[in-house]
Amino acid sequence: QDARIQAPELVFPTDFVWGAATSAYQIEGAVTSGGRGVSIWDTFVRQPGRVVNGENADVAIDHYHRYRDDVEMMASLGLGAYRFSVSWPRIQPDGTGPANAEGLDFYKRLVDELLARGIDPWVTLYHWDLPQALEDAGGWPSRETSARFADYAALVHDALGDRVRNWSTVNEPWCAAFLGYASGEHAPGRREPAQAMYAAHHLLLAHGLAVEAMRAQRSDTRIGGCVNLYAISPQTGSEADLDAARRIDGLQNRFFLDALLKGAYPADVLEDLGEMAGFAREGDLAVIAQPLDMLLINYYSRFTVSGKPGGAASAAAAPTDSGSPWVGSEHVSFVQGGRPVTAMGWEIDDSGLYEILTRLHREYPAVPLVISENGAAFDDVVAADGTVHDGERRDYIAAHLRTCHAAIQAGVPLTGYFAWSLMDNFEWAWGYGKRFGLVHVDYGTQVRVPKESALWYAETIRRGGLNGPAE
Ligand code: PNW
Repeated sequence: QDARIQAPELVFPTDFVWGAATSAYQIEGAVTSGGRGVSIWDTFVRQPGRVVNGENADVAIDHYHRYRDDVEMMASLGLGAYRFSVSWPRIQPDGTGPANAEGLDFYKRLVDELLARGIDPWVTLYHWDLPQALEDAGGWPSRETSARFADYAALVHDALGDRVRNWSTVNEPWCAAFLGYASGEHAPGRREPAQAMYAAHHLLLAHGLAVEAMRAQRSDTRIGGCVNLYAISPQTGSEADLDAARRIDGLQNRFFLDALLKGAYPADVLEDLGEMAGFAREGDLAVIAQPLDMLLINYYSRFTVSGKPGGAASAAAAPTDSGSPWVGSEHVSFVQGGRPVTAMGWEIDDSGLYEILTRLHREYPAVPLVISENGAAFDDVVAADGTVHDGERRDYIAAHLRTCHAAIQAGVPLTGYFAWSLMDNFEWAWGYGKRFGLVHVDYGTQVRVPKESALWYAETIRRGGLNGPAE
């Protein structure tokens, strides 16, 4: 018997959800098939200078045509759950009106395939591919977009709600608002900080309105909001650095958490924003703070910040010409904290995940937590025999899973973990140059090969846990 198939040292609860995640625009391709409309990403990638090497996701990894094989591969890895997103312009090509049956049909077939293989489908309604027609009408800075999103959510939930139990609304409103409308690194590429605050608010409002609409349709659906959280450290104990850390924590973490879970924006953040703080109307926060069945957390890294100007404008340095995403706190510098980094230059720090999970448990009303994304870009080594070696990714995921286990031991209601990503895919402004997959994709042939990390993850799922750091 292989010793490693023995009981793991760190055993997870038997109902712990073991999953992997993707998003529609990053994997589907087939951007003109099935009556799909144009999204802001289709437009954005065609503008010069937006994506490294001018790449786009017209084909991506062709998941639209290969979904059956992809689900079979998921089953072979023993995944318990698969988190994917629905492309809004497949459902409503212009962002309004009745559902495009062909678009819904693709997701029905995907869901049926998953269920037939015993894999639990987790649907994300919005992973950044806004119908272009809605951007033309003002985009997320326009309040109307929130209402349109609720209509769209109801169409998808009406069609899939009988088979899909776990839903989330907007993936990472921070990214959608601030990379899309303040720094311009992501679609639609606008650099309008004050408008970005409206976008952030309307993305949260969209979440709340969608939850209302879905709850009106069925009572057994589990719904979560999804936020990307970072651990934040001041570079020194100086007043300026402490203020920088408070500001970045405010915009990145508390702005979204307080709105979703406490029904109020943090007072200090509103104060920092001054005249840019006028985005919320009476009653909006009650809509945003609907009771949730879970909170989905995407965690990648820790930021170290300084109040001394002159450093990098953000930790996740953009590959393209872009502004600061930190509305009202543009003077904050992002400095290296001295930890090893991934191929994105993001520092590796699983202690930051522990910090976030225990903080949520301590400072926010109790809600079950799920890690909906965690993972890393590294350069894979493809051996002559075709096997793919990514020990760094395996170690990254193992370290973060150990942290998850420790958090559960400490009483944190963490109920699942989704690795980002199931497969290599289109990494937004970075194009295909950064690989996050557990499964390697040859972009020329579309051949998928599970990497060392995928095989290790499969074994971890089978064992229901892993060993300590000596594994
Ligand atoms: C998340 N940042 O994106 C997304 O949910 C995924 O679609 C993406 O592929 C993954 O993380 C890896 O990047 C982020 O600049 C993109 O802070 C950028 C940032 C954070 C998250």
